[in-house]
Amino acid sequence: MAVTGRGPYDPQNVFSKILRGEIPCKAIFENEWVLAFYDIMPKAPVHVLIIPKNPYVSFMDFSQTAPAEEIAGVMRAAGQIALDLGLEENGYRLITNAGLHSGQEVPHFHIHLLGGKALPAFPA
Ligand code: IU
Repeated sequence: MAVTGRGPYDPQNVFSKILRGEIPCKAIFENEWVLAFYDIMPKAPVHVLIIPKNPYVSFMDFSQTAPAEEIAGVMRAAGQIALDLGLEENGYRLITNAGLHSGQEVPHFHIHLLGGKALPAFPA
């Protein structure tokens, strides 16, 4: 079920469990700000999820309440991961679904990193 975007953080959401090590993931990057791991239902040859270690429900929550240093840390990590995966030359796409109309399903802010092929035209 899609989430509404703000509201109280649910510590039982699946990404929170991954951060606590209660559920395994295929991690590819970790630093003080983020954990990044492969999506279990990849929509492209490369499909990585980048999540902050701190509890934010959605992009709205993250962008409006996280300290500037943390926002920079998360965005810098996203770029570093794209570089590490060799995606710079052919390009890639970053997406974050926020709230009900976006279809966001997991109520812990995450950035999708998609690449590895020519992606379809951006959806309406
Ligand atoms: P969304 O933006 O909230 O719709 O994206 C959630 C993503 O999390 C989606 O692409 C799922 O395939 C992915 N995912 C996952 O990688 N591991 C899980 O245990 C679950 C969802 I639940």
